[in-house]
Amino acid sequence: LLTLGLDVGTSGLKALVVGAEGEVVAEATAPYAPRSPRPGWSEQNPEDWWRAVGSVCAMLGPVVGDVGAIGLSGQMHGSVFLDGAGTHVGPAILWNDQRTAAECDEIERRTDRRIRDWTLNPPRTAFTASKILWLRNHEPDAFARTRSVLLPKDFVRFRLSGDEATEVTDASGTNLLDVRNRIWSTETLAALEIDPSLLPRVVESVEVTGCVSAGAGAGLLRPGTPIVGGGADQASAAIGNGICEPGVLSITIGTSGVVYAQIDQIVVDPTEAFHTFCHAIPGTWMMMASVLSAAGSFQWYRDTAGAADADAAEAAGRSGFDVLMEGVSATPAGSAGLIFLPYLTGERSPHNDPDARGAWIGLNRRHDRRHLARAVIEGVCFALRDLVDGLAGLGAPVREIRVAGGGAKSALWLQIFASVLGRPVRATTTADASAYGAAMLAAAGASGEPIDALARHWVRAGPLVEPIARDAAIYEDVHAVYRTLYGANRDAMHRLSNLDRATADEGHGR
Ligand code: XUL
Repeated sequence: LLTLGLDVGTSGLKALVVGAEGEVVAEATAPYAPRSPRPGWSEQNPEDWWRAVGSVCAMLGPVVGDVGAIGLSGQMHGSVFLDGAGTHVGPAILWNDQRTAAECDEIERRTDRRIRDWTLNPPRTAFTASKILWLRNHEPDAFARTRSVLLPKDFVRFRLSGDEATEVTDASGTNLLDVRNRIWSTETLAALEIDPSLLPRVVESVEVTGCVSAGAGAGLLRPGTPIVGGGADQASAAIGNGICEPGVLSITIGTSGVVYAQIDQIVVDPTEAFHTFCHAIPGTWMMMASVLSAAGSFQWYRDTAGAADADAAEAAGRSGFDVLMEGVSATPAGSAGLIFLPYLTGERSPHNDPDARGAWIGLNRRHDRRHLARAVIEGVCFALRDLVDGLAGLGAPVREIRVAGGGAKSALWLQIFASVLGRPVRATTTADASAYGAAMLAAAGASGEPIDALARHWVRAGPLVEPIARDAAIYEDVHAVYRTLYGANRDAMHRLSNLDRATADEGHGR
């Protein structure tokens, strides 16, 4: 049986065709980008995703016609608002959009803070519920035309099969799911006055939701091919990393960075840094915390300060990323006294602050672009370390750390990460763990084989990357400084982001 995993990411759509032994038979990626029309906003046109599905199917070629089951994975929390004809009424508001702080307050008020009892999670600007309220508050006409609200991967499902469905892992990130019982929370919907008919039905990740309809799938996917629920990209990445038991952590370094642990009994983080969501294995849950700009920070660096170097490398036929990483490798651990704060799109965990802002701190005349680049990578690793420490502080066992995402494709990044954590890490065989996990969920759904058995069969962990003792000692000290910088600069960050908004508002009025 060949299975197809499709991951509707933030920077592109990734497709993997996987064979019965877990081998990747074909892969394709179609890039696209989020738009930020105003400070703190992040949007995408759902048609970009659908066009990308057509592109990857075409790139994969005839093998797509042999696919026997499809699994979907995607960026979490984003809201696709559809009218009665299935057309979106405006752009999708994405997970890293920060416009909904007032709606989060509204949710606290309307639920009298009991949303924590009902959904196990507090409101967050990321989560879908605040986005629904934002549309109702700010674009009442568009809201009045809205007949369904779908998550990004479920919009692709809708286009492929005509079914309006989601599954428990992605539904957890809406802030509307009763995570304990794995059904929509009637209390929450009532308190927020959200009509339950706006929401799709919810299944488990391995359940089949429907089949490819005739005419969908760019004429390449076979009509009638079953589509399983799949999972949120983080849940799918955890499956792709073989996370089927507590104690083995999955960390993704994608646009965002996520620390993810399976739990067999519900735990709620009193500090609210970790979310408690359903895991893709029925009867299990997960704790997850997210930094908003991980590889996204390095992508920003590549496109701005590093653009001249990267563009020159690419013009000469080399990878811009590789050339930037060569500069990183030529600079010392600790970036000669330079620290980067990766709060380019505000921060979720642990600060939960939409108005947090990034910085390089410690600049001196000896620094050049290579130090700037290294500090970016180290800053992202420090942010992730705060989350790993937080999880350990909740008493969660941490026996092994598996890393996926763009950052895991770089041996140097993995090495720096191991040294920052002061413990070994390993990548799994596919860095595209979300698409791979989605293919695994499809295989499990189609064959009935339990996920953990499939994971033992399919998932191959790469070699252990050990910390370098000398670097780890330096990072201990630098991280101690890093930890003080958010609090010390919070006020300045807020004033600057207010100024930025005010200036942008003026520009908007002109
Ligand atoms: C998780 C989150 C992000 C997106 C990125 O809560 O917001 O990791 O899933 O794709």
